[in-house]
Amino acid sequence: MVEPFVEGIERLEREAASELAAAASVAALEAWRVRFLGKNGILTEQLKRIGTLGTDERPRAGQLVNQVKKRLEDAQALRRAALALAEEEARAAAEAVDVTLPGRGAGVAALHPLSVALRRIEDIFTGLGFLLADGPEVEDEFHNFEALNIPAHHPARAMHDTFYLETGGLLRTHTSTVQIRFMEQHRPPFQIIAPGRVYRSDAPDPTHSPVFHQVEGLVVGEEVHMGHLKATLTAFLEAFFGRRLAVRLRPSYFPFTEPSAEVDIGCLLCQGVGCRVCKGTGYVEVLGCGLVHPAVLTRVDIDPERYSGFAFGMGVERLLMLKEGVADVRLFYENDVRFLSSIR
Ligand code: 2NM
Repeated sequence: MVEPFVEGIERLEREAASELAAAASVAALEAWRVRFLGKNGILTEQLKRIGTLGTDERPRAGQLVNQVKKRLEDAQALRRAALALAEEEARAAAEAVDVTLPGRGAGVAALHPLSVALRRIEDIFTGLGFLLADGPEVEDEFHNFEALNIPAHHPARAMHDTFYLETGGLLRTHTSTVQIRFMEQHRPPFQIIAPGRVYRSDAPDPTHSPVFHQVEGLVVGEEVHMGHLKATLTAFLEAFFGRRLAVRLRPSYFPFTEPSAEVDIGCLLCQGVGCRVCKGTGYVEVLGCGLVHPAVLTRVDIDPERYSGFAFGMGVERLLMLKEGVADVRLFYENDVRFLSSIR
């Protein structure tokens, strides 16, 4: 009676061993364990069958089943460790990073050259005691023209220079608008600069962009004169270009200043000898300036008999082009990183 039972158990062990060898994953192994060694597994079934054997046969049968169970459990533990190791190795191989490959590059971010130049200009003027002022880019005719003594039919007001908005406003053509607003709110003495974007309806070319940046300055006090103007601009220009410069004021005309002047500096390329940059003159124009017109002071209720002031305006792109030898203003707006990162 016990012999068929023993044979059955031995067959079962061979079958379990060969299926164990075929289990190719931890998951398959688990299925195998449930099937053969689980609470409702085949071996447990066989243990239960021992009760149907003769009393004297039971110890031997029980011992056999327990030995088989122990061997299968041991084999299973070995197989589980081997499979777990193989799976871990496969996972590690799939995730492997070749640390010997060259890197992709960090792509370090940087400020736009115009932002850097604006900050430098602001730093130089705040170092000279100027305060920063700002105001809206969408303006009205009063702050952009009338208050600056630019009359209704002045060519600067023409459609081809100014972007007029359907709402009746306009895009400021200079940051003098900010200075008018500042003078409406403050009494002299003061010294301010107004950096910012301005707009002019120009066709883009190497020296024109419909949007560009200006820094305008304004100093108002008692007995402010052209000497203060020239000394301030010389200090600024030498700081900005980082060298001693020949600075020359040449008479000019603006509606909002009297007298008015263009400021020239000795050519950076040829130091005054004459070259293509200065067109043989030895000088290049860098900005405009003058003493604030009495009519402008009167418009903002500052007494021109008691106060005088100087003002100046510069194009940031133009200054940076001169400093860095950039031939085309449009490069600042094309965002070609090769150009942008070539400018200090
Ligand atoms: C320039 C040239 C000369 C200027 C005048 C004023 C104000 F508001 F005070 F009247 N602000 N900026 C001025 C004077 C601007 O730019 C070429």
